[in-house]
Amino acid sequence: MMHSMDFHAAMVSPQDKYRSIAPGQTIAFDFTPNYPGVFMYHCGTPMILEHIASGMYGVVIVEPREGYPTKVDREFVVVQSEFYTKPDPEGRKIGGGVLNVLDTERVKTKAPTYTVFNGRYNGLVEHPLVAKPGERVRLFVLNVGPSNTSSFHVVGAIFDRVWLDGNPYNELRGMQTVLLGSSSSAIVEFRIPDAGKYIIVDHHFANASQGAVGLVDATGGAESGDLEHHNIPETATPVEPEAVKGKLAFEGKCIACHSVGGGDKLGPDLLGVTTRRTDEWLARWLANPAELLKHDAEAQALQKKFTLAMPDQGLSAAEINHLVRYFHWFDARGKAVKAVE
Ligand code: HEC
Ligand SMILES: [Cu+2]
Repeated sequence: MMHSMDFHAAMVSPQDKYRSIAPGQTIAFDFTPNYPGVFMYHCGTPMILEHIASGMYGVVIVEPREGYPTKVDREFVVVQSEFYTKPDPEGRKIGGGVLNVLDTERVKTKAPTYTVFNGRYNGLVEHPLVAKPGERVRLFVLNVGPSNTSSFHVVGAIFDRVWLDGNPYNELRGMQTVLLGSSSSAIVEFRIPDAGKYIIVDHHFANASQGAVGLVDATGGAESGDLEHHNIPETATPVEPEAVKGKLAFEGKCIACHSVGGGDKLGPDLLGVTTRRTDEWLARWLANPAELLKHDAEAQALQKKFTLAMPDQGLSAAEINHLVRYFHWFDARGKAVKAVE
């Protein structure tokens, strides 16, 4: 069966990038996530409805370049979706139990057998999201659908910030529920007022009764210490398009051996490289390090410090130009650049 990948975070020609490919084939493409948000991706091959109802989807979170305007203690991703099942008419079994298959009649009439958070019936009740009283919680909520609406609510909490589609420009305050159509999302934030269990539901209770329930457990089980959070600004990015391409090339090809302001790795820390080398020298080095090492005293001195000789990176003239533009950008900032981890 053919499949494809449709990224809502991208702005690209769907006929090209989201084309269907056959089993055994691969596809690769780039896009620039121009908008912050909580975006769905999914298989876009007809019958799209059936492919999505079979679980072919996920979520991409694009953080704002400067980070979120608020600080939180906990972050969780909650994806709501529907499953439309019937026992296999051929009577096949799985793990000793009944095998369920897609019920295409139910799919067409929007009558799911299960509506769930994070892929499991009552999954977030069995494995609650854990927090502590007084903490601020940020939920990245996506309603996949494929066909029904979610009336997302947390019992006992009020969302003091809601960013529709996950973009802080789309701010609402003091919301009890957030209405999410298929492929709609929101970032919701709230403070846990007291110790207790806060029930997460789709307030369309018929949907909740099909499994779209969960808990934020703030009764004491939460760990302290270093929590993962994203209040820090996102990786700094240049504005000039050529430098942006240079940054991408650098992160793809160079960070195994180089940092920018993070100290020497297998190769030297490149912060300040445009002050110690001319553009011409850099271009010659990047085009052919071995060649320069033969004649150039500076290159030879550098090589003495590092046991490894930098392998030829097979860079085109355009890529070299992009990389040098990127070096100039970070040297103009004069600060370390946190590379992707
Ligand atoms: C396998 C490790 C490795 C990779 C990958 C690598 N380098 Fe290097 N690079 C080195 C080493 C080691 C040196 C020091 C010179 C030497 O020993 O050859 C160096 C030196 C340099 C220098 C000179 C630094 C200075 O202080 O003058 C620049 C510029 C540079 N590399 C850029 C890049 C870029 C851009 C990429 C990616 C396209 C890259 N390197 C990929 C190992 C690497
Ligand atoms: Cu598919």
